[in-house]
Amino acid sequence: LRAIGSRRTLVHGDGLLVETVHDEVARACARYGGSVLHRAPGGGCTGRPGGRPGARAVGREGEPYDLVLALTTADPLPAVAEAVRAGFGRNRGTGDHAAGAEGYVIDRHDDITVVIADDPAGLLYGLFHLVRLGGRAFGGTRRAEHHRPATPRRILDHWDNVDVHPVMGQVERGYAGGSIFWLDGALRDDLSRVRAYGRLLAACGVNAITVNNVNVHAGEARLLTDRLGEVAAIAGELRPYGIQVHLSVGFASPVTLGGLPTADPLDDDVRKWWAAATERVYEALPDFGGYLVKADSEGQPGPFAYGRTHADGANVLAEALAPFGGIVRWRAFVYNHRQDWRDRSTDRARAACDHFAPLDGLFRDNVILQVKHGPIDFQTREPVSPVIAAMPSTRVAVELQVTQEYTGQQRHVCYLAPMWSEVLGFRPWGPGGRAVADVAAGNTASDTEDGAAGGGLVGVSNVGADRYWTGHPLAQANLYAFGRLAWSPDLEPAAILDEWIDLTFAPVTDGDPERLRDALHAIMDDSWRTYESYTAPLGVGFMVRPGHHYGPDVDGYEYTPWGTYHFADRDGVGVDRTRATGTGFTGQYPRPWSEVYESVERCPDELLLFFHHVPYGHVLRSGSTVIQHIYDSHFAGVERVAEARRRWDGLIGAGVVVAPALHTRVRELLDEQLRSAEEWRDQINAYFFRKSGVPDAHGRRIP
Ligand code: BDP
Repeated sequence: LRAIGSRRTLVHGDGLLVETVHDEVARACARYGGSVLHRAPGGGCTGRPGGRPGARAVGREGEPYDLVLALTTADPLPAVAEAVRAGFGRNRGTGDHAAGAEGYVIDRHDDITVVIADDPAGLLYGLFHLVRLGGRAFGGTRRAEHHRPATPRRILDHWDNVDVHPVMGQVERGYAGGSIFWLDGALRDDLSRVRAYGRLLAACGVNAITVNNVNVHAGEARLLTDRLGEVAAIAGELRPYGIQVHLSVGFASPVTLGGLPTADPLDDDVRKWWAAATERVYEALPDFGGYLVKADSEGQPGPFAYGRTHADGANVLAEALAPFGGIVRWRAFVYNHRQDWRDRSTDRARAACDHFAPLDGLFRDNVILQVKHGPIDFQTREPVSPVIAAMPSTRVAVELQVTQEYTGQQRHVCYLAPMWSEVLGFRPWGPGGRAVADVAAGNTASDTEDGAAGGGLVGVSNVGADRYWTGHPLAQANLYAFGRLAWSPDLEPAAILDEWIDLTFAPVTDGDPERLRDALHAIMDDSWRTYESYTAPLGVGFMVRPGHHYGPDVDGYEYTPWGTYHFADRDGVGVDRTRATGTGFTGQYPRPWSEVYESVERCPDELLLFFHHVPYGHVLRSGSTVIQHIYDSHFAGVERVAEARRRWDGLIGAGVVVAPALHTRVRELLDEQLRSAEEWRDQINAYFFRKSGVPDAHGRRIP
């Protein structure tokens, strides 16, 4: 705890690992088996638990302690627990003080800071709350506050390959170096970084990870069987931080690993194979979380091969996991990636809902349908996926992409919390209805929707072996924000950024912290909108280079079978997804959104080209025409990147000295971002100028 002194690491009784400060804390931990006490330097009395003059906490050996901090479950320190209970009950007007699973109550009076929890995970999160508060945790008084997560499922999926994939490398869509788990086909010898990762994740609020890629290649497949020991070793490092481990498995495993002639989910031998394989997993890993499956998607095998539904497929795995309390997360990212671009009836945006909505109610209780937040594929701007509202009797998890595949690949600054906040706060049933965050959390509604239990929030990890964990040092903020929003979806993106700035930069920066804070807010707060402004316009998406998806390629996907088109021609641009004249996708939303999106007048500007094909002269709600908006936003976006670069450089002149290697890394990446943003601006503007023939109203240079 920075507030008290130098750092030390220790492990205490409950197997909970805490980072703390003082010999006294260490000794007290050992003595009290779970509680953290701090004797004031010099031994002076600093607190009176319960407000009784002169009273002191008494340890098991009858020795008195002067308390500054108690971080404890109720058992080891009944006197402290009693005092908090009384205080908390007073504040709430009840005697009830239950913190709940992973929750904690934080309180401060009579110069004692108390964090009390019902379980070790609650202590852990309470400790990190103190770390966020820093010195403020130990000053003044504080009314008892109760904190608990919005959802128990806060999961990061790693797309790590065990073997280096010839095209995708070690980490698919990874922009932060190799895997922290595997190196060249083998588990790393030294897993100390995995342990550090556990601490990092716990500090963010994440409590589970999937260790391997959703695209399961031969090496990863065997993690389920003869390489299970590697998964157990990773789990062993993460367990002290309350992080559960999940595994991506291939649907065809009974064939590829078990040698069966079929993977038909209704085949008896297949069911037995999954049951036996799963039993072995739980023998090795009694606290294993469950399976993640990408089936019938982009070449992965699935139940369609046997004429079965995705409910049949998911349920056979769920049945195997159920006796152990495991879950299967089944991805809704199912679409035809070999479609004929000339046939608009197979709109990729429709696919997930077309496949899954009819299956609502048919999944077992321990199946979670994992839905990408948008209907297509993690574009910079998409509407919220209609699947989230279409399956009231199914547990739904919302999947976000923390790794910046389509948002600058950790070479561009793109703070994604504002996008995620919009997604989580979106109300598919209109104002007054439940929000996406409620569906993920499983909160039942005040409106008519029943609401199955929630599936939680899932992010695709942006972490790798890079020294800054995330390649771009500022991309760490996305990892942090993912965890914080999963814990508490209502948090403000700017407030989350403040926390992250304090935790991250204070130890490596000299100079005025407020100047650094201002500069980072200027660079990061609106960086997602800045990125949006110089890339594909108005929600149309996918003007990226095919394959690796970095940088502009205006027609790169236009005549391919992937289903990602913008339909730009000499007259206009955009995808007609209306019921009246287009693909009918708008009809997958409940009212009012089905009507809002159907209407070219009411559709929000930023999604116009996602839903409508319009002429270049179409006047937006903002008053500008589509073509002029494209020019203006692209010029402005590049200006904002140039300004961000100036702000970062300006720190030195302002006497703010960030660790040199870190400063240089960010600076080099801002140079690349500016180069790339100019390239985007020039290609997009030139393309639309040549298509439309409409000049820029302000006569700026378009190549
Ligand atoms: C796409 C990625 C691809 C992933 C796929 C998925 O380009 O690498 O395998 O998503 O989510 O965005 O399965």
